Amino acid sequence: MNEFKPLVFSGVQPTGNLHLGNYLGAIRKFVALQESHDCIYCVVDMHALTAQLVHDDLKEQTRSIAAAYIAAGIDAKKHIVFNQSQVSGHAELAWVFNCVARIGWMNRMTQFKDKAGKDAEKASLGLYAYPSLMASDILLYRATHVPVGDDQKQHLELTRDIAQKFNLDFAEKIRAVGKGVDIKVGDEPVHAYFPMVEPLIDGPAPRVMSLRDGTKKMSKSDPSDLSRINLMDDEDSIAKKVKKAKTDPDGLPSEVAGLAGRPEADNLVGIYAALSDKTKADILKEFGGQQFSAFKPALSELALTVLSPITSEMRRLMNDPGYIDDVLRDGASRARARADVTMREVRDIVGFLY
Ligand code: AQP
Repeated sequence: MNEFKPLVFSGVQPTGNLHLGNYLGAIRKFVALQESHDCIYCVVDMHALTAQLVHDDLKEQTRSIAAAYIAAGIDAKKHIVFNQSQVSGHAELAWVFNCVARIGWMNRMTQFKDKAGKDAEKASLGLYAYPSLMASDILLYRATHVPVGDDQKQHLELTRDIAQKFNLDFAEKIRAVGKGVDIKVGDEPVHAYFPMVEPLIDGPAPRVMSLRDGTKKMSKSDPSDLSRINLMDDEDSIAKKVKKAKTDPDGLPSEVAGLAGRPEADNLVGIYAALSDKTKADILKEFGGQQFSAFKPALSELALTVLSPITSEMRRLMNDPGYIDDVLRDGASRARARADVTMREVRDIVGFLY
């Protein structure tokens, strides 16, 4: 039960070339949701400092994510597209959430362990606190639905934990400001200021895997460019990467159950299904019994058909940085107006004098 006004929020970090995982796990869903929901899509540039402090081209990268949003079909007039650092409420609320979140919760975050590697002592405090800033990104707008890839599931659970603890610890104060909503968390009635966000992770490719290793996530930071299809790849690169994608010696099964224990086959079928808005079962009905030598050319052709209009529109937009900056500035001013309302209420709830 959730009686908050439905609102979608999500973001992408400007930390390198967008790939098919970002597109299928996030941006394609963003586009679909704007038909049914009020949506806020953010380029989370403050997160980009967490793993690497100094960037040569952060502004350019920020523009390229915004260009990808618009090129993929997000309507920046009807909805909100902006970059995080233009709205100071993200950092402000994150500080309150740093004081709500418990060290034990943060210590369980697997993405920190993966990204910090063996030498976690040398990782930045920002990388450790990243999920708390992410909770603030979402809850600053009291958003209810968050489309993300499967890798972000744990961070969204943490967002719910933070919201829940804030709602319970400040229950009296929330009543006093008169801005809470009566919801149920499980069977418990709670007078909540922040909603329990719903992750939107469904679809046939919630976690797109590396083309070189079906057990590893497709990622911007993988040193092998052959591991991913980038949104800006040309026809030859896409064809080469799909052709070289790791597979096993068997052909494609006719049933989804036949993909079990075959991560690379499962990944390629999932990608095909997600790109064509079908299910894996539909794809196996069509290609079951065929060899990868027949399936791979069909997959690269489909990827090219879907991605090439986005790529060419991204290139066109990137040649007009002034336009992108205007879109982000306009989005930021509309986001700020909403964020300011939340921050005023949060200040009242917490007891900050202003
Ligand atoms: N492989 C993936 N499959 C499905 N969804 C994915 N996402 C990322 N990789 C996959 C989703 O894309 C959105 C934006 O992610 P991000 O760039 O902000 O951060 P990330 O998850 O850290 O992405 P990368 O590519 O893995 O970057 P690096 O290598 O820098 O860590 C999120 O919704 C994410 O779930």
